[in-house]
Amino acid sequence: MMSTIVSFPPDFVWGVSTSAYQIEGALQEDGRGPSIWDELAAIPGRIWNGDDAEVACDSYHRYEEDIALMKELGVKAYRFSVSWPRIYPQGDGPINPKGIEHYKRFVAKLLENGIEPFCTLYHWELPQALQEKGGWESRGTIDAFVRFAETMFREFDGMIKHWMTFNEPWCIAINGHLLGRHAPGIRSWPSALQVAHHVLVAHGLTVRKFRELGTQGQIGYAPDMYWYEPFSRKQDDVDAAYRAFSIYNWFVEPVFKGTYPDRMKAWFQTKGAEPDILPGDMELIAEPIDFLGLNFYGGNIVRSKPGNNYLDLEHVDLGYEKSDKGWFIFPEGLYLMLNWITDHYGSIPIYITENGACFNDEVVDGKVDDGRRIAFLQNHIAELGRAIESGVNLKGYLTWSLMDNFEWAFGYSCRFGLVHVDYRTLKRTPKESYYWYRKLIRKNWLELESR
Ligand code: GBH
Repeated sequence: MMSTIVSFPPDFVWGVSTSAYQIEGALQEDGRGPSIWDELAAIPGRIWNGDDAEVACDSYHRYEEDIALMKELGVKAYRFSVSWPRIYPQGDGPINPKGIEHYKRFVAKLLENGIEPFCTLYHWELPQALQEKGGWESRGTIDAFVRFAETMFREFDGMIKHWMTFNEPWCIAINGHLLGRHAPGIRSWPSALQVAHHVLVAHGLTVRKFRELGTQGQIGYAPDMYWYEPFSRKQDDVDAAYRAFSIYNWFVEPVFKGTYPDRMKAWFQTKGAEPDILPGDMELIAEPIDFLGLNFYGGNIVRSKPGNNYLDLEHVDLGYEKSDKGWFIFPEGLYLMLNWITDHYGSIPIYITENGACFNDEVVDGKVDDGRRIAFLQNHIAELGRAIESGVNLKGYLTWSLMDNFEWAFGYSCRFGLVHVDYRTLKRTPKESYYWYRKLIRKNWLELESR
């Protein structure tokens, strides 16, 4: 038996991630306005089991307990999001001071406990009032978003030093406006592409605003990316893998290069979709960022299948291990992706801002034995070691998620947390993976056993 040690730089940032809507609950409290997700959850059949986020993990009230759990875990950073409709209940109307006060108390508590706040401005909570004016299809939403961002920069300057504009623009555009699985539940190619473009413009304008204001700290965003391999070397399969990869990269290439990939543009045209792009938009989108937040969940082997899904392809199941949601677990994809980003866009500082898996964890005699999550974490973290050795400018790893939470259209049916949440009693129970991660953070190195 041999063992390998993977060690991490002393300033490597270990952390955990969540988002407001998934954990806070208290949707009617302190003047919060409705969001597009409240609207979607009210439509029967849109969320698994009729679940909603009214209570979720009740973190709006229990954040001190959550922070204590993080402190005990030893994380240096916590990635959370701010609920836009708590700050601007109508999106572009008057500000709600109670919303600001809530996040001030919360961020102060994090800082008091030595935990660095990583704040996402948009983790999918569009105020419903803005949706009624066209949502992300309308440029008015861009202006409203930048105003919200400016308020946050001014109010939290010096407290929050790591900002992300958008979480997963792919999900916003494709899940929300093409597949209709996420709010606002639209199904249209032209809508999806227009939204994609507007979200990116809003990102660029926000970065510009951040610089203009001279806000302290760093700004980036958090796209999700997946690694795809063609099933065979047949040209059709290679093209299918290209499409699968490029649809995510549609949200990355313009940020770094100021252009959309030509081959994808042509393919979108075959779907009748071409976004309106105003002069100056592409320069805005390419406004330089300080770091990339990468959300990585896996990848797939794909082959061409015209008409099968929105990409005219199918996933091939070669029997590899999957999480309980059926997603293919592919740790090496993380290494490949980090190198791919570095090769194409240079040595940008990268944080893994999400990486995790859902398993059907249960509490048995006060314990949650989630060995499969430990294996998932260990295998992915081992790939980080290879990436660092390859020269990737990797700064940190923030796992998804601190605790089980409201998994969007899947409701409470998937558990991603290091901490188990009993949704009846709201009791938090650290899982075995929590103790494993705590040990890793303390040591700052990982020992891999191999035969
Ligand atoms: C993230 O979304 C979200 O940011 C976060 O809020 C959420 O809780 C978390 O991940 C867990 O889902 O069919 O094998 O091709 C990730 C969304 C999940 C969308 C994987 C695409 C494709 C899997 N992505 N999915 S597969």
